Order: sequence, then structure tokens, then C-alpha cells
Amino acid sequence: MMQIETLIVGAGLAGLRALHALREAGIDAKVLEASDEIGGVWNHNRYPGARCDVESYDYSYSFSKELEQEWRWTERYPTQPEILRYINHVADRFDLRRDVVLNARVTEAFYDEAAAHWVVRTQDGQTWQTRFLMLCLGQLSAPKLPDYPGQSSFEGQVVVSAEWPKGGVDYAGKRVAIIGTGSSGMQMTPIIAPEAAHLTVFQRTANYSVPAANAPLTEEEDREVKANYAVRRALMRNSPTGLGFKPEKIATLDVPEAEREQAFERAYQRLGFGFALTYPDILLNAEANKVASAFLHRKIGERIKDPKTRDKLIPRTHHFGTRRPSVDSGYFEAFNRDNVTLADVKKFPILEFTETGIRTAEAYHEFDIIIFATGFDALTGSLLKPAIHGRRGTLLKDKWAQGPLTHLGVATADFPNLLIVAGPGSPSVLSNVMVSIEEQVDWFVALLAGMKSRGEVEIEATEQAEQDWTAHVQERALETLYMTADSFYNGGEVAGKPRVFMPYSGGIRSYRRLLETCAAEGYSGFALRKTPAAAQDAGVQQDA
Ligand code: N01
Repeated sequence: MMQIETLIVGAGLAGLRALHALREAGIDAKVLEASDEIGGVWNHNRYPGARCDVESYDYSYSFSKELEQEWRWTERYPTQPEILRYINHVADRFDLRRDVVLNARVTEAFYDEAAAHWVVRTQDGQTWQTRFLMLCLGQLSAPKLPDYPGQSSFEGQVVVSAEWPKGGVDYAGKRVAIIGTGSSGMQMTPIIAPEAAHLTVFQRTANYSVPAANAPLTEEEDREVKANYAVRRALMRNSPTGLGFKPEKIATLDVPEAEREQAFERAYQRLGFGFALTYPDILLNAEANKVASAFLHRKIGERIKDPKTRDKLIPRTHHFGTRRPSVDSGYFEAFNRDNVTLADVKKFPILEFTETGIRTAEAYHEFDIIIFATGFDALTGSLLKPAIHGRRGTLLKDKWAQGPLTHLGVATADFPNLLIVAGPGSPSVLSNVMVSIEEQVDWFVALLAGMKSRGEVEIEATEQAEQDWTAHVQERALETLYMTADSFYNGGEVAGKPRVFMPYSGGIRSYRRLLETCAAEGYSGFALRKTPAAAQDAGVQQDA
């Protein structure tokens, strides 16, 4: 059995950041990574057009001024290969690989209550013993696939966007289907369309999208950002979503119409995802949202020539932003091509897959390649894949059967020393996740360093604290429009998944303050122990 002070699971952006920070604090750590390569989702999502919709400079680590200065991003929004190169550069630059174990998929973990440590097993038979188990498993990393009649009978090539083959997919001259119109489907559509013989996009819910305004980064821009990086980082940390900008402090409907249109236009042309922050109440007030949505309906409509296709592509079934909008480069225009068809599967559902294609209630389509861009079992999917057993053998999956329960999104009662990064109960998918990761990791490192110096061996969220926090997460969500739509934020789009709002919608800045207050209060809502609770319980029984 191998032993280590802290075991991190997942060598993506979060796991590698945690490894580096723990090492700097003198805490031994190793990372177990299921894949044969580091990079997490940026290793797996190699589909054509995969790109981050947060700006390069902001979707990067802030812990090293040297790293900030030496890395040269080439485009405003970084592509998947560039992000993966960056991650590999960081791993080499800080000598991280020697503590990363590849091809090590964690399947089970058991908490040994008497000894206050975790025993962790991997698929290939390794056993690890660790005091702290830190889960850096990603929020959107467990792919979710449909299960249509005859799905496995299709004899052509089947590809999943989030498990894209490293060697690529040869779709040139082929009849291609894309199922799903979230960010992944929307990003790959305009890249695949010009090369495929024919592309059919299967849409269940029309999705909002704002154009990416992507461009190469000039030397001048690079110099300017690097000269003022500290200011930029401070703005990000203090903005609601970690994107570096704040809404104007005025309600949408209090702004004269002409002025509002100009503000929307400016945001639309430049801010991408940040369009939602043009005014502070767009995600809070249905009437304000209606105005922003109407602007986008118009803009999307202008990009599509055929009236029938236009009508299907304009999202009218949910408030803008209540489901994750996309930032695209030519998605809607792709439907102006003769070789691209939109199949509306809300109106004409998919009935079955056959050996050669897909039958819907409207038509039969033959394909060479079917691509599933059907999203993820968000936030909890990756955390519940391994069988994690806490105190008294409690299984995390059972404990969270009605939805995730956490204190501050970082820990859950009955699972001492289990630390969760960017998971449910934290800003996570509602933020620039880089900022979220760095804030949480640094908080964890200070916690573990403090515990070490005080001789504490166990930290556990209290049940009261996690009940209060989970209720607070729901209350904050109910102040917004988020619960008016089924989405991967609330699990409503997955049959059988409890419909509860999972990320914390109170913003990255207030979340950071809550973490800081918790630490300043001696980790309020947590029990910190010098002797494991189980040993204390045994002692009490003996005394009695
Ligand atoms: O997944 P999604 P995604 N039949 O869940 C449809 C991040 N990301 O991989 O809306 C037919 O958004 C589903 O339909 P519906 C980013 O946070 C970031 O695209 O449920 N269709 C929907 O259209 C993003 O938001 C980047 O009705 C089915 C689609 O599949 C998140 O990952 C790039 C179906 C799933 O959309 C997820 O994006 C890519 C079925 N049975 C991803 N089941 C960046 O730029 C599902 N769908 C950083």
C-alpha cells in the first residue's frame, strides 16, 4: 500500500494547481489521473472547434508572475490544443509530472474512522492510504449519452464530443449527424459543415449564443495585459463571475430604450458570455430578461436566411442565461449552407437508430458518422462515479440521492478529510472556473497547513452547517430566474436526477468572503479534531 499525506484525484487544471500549491506549502501530495495524459476536460474534449469562452488571459493561473509573463496566448479565446499546451507547459515548468500517476482510475475510497485516513483503490489494483482526499474531478466531465432504441445497432462511426479520439475523425465528404446544440454542438457545427458531404444537426432545445469576437492577440495587446496583469486579476476576483467586469448599477428597464440598445450592442459585439452582465437584473427579473432576450432573438434571426430554420433556431422556451448560453463562431450562419439541415427533435422526436441512420417522427436520415454532443451529468456525475464510503460505510451516492449536501461546497458531513474542488455548492460552473479553482485550492492549502501545525488530524463539516449552506444555495437561486428552466445547473434535464440548484449563484466575490470568514472564525461549520471522532466515541463508551 502506498502512503501519501494528500491524494488528489484528477490531473486537470484544478488537480495540478492543487499539487503545486500543496508542494509549496510543504505538504506531500500525489495526483491520480485516470487518463494516459494530463489536462482533464481539455485532454478529452478534442472535438473540432473546441475553444474556451473565457478570455485566454483570464483562463490561466495567477499563482506565478513569471508564468504570466512568459506564456504567450495567441488568440483572445484559446483553442483546446492551446490550452492543453499551456497545461503541459505548466506541468513541465513546475516539475509536476513526477507526482502524477497516470492510468490510475479511482474506483473506490473508504474512510478508516479509527485511523483518520482514506484508503483509495484504483482500477488497476493500486491501493493508497492518505490523510486527505482531494477531489478535482471536474464539473462537466462525466459524459451523458442518450439511450435510443437500436442505438448500438448503428454500423457507422459513433463519436462522443467529450471523448473525441486523439487521432481525430475523418468527416470530410461524409454524412454526419450532430446530436445536441449546447456549446460543444454549436462550436463544432461551423467547422464540420464545410467539409462534410451533409451535416444534420439534431436540436432538442434552441440555445442562446453570442458571437465570440475572437481575434489573434497582437504584441501590443499582450504587452498591455502583461504590464497590468495584477490589476486585471484583482478585477476578476472582485467581479461577480470572475470574468473581470461588473454590470452597470442600473436596472434594465430604468434605462431609456435607445441607450439600452446601444449598451446591448456594445456588450454583444465584445463581451461574449458577459452579455448577461450588461445590467445587474437580467438574470433576476423576468421583464428585464425579456428585453435582453428580445435583443438576442433579433440578432440570432439576422444571422439565418431561411425563415423556417430561423424560427426553429431562435430560443423562445427559456429566459436567456437560465441555461448555459454559448459563445459561437459562425454557428447560425452554418445553417445558410445547402449541405446543413436542422432536425427539430422536440417536434419530431428521434424514434430509433438503425444500422444506417436515425429515424425521427418526420424523416429517415442515413449517416456515416453520428456525433453525440449531449453534455454531461453535471457537477455530481464525476464525484459519484467512484464508490466513496464515509463514516459507518455511508456511500456518498446514497447520501446525495436527493441532491448534493455540502458546507460551502467544499466538504460534506460523514466524509471527514474529503475535500471537493469546484463542485456543487460553490460558484463552479457559474464562474470563470479558473478563479474558483484558485480561490478554493488556496483556502484548502491554508487549512491543511494550519491543521498540520496545530496537530489536527480530522476536519468534518457539521450536519447543521451543510443543511444551512444547502438551503442558502437554494435561496440564492430562487432570487434569480435560474429555476424557471430545466438545465444542467439544476439537474432538471436528466431523467431521475433530483431537481435542485447545484452551483452557488451568489457570486465569486461574496463566496470568497464567506470562505475567508469561515477560516477567520476558526473554520465555523466544521469540526476540527486532534483525535479522530471514532476514537473519541470509543473513549466515551469506555469511560461510561
Ligand atoms: O453540453 P450541454 P455541451 N436527444 O449540456 C442535447 C462547457 N463547455 O457539451 O437542451 C437530443 O450544454 C441537449 O438538449 P436539451 C460549458 O459550460 C465549455 O454542449 O437538454 N438532444 C443540449 O442541446 C457548456 O455549457 C466550452 O434539450 C439531447 C445538448 O445535448 C458545457 O460544457 C465548450 C439529448 C447538450 O448540451 C456543456 O456543453 C464546450 C437527447 N437525448 C463545453 N440529450 C467552452 O467554451 C441531450 N441533448 C469553455
